[in-house]
Amino acid sequence: MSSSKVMKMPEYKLHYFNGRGAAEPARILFALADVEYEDVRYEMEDWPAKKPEMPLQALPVLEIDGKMMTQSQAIARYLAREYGFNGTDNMETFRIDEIHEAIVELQRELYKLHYEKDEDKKKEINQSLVDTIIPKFMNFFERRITENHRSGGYFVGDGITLADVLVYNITYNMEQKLKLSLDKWPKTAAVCKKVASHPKVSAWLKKRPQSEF
Ligand SMILES: N[C@@H](CCC(=O)N[C@@H](CS)C(=O)NCC(=O)O)C(=O)O
Repeated sequence: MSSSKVMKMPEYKLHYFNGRGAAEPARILFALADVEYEDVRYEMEDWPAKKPEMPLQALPVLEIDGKMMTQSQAIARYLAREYGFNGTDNMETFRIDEIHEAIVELQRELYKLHYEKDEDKKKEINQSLVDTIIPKFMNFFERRITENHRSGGYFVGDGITLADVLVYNITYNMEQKLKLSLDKWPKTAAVCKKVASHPKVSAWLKKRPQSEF
């Protein structure tokens, strides 16, 4: 029996501040999937008035046909599942989740530097990031790409998944903020280059607003 039901593309609005921040993986996934959405950006001075309207009084929020959905990692996973960037079997999804959780851990360490006000403590945190924490995660990323024997040099399978997007995104931020060089991690550098040069992503990167964070 054929169904006459026509699937309508959801109406998406991504609410966030005027920065890449915790919303950028979702924006890159929208670009990769070539899916339209409204990129709603709040200026800090307008935020106090908007804050009470958000389910957890925080951003990002992905509005899907009027439903206000929160949590940046859940949003990224939802879009990755919806548009085919979350692996093709349980093991592939496990591998993507493993990278995802590692990124959440690394991001938590980077926030420590961002939020520290004391200059001496900031220097200490920076040193430990550069000497120990960042290499630990970057070595892990490099190893995981090496272990994937499928062609293409991606984290999982033979194409871009959420894992590649997240590593590209955090690496870009570390290059910008910490002047991180990727020389020691050529496979990770190559993944980042592939994500950035994907035609849909590169079009987004060219047009996205320049922002501090
Ligand atoms: N676990 C949440 C954290 C959300 C969050 O703390 N968002 C920050 C911006 S990245 C925010 O809305 N800050 C403004 C505020 O709390 O008033 C997520 O990942 O989405």
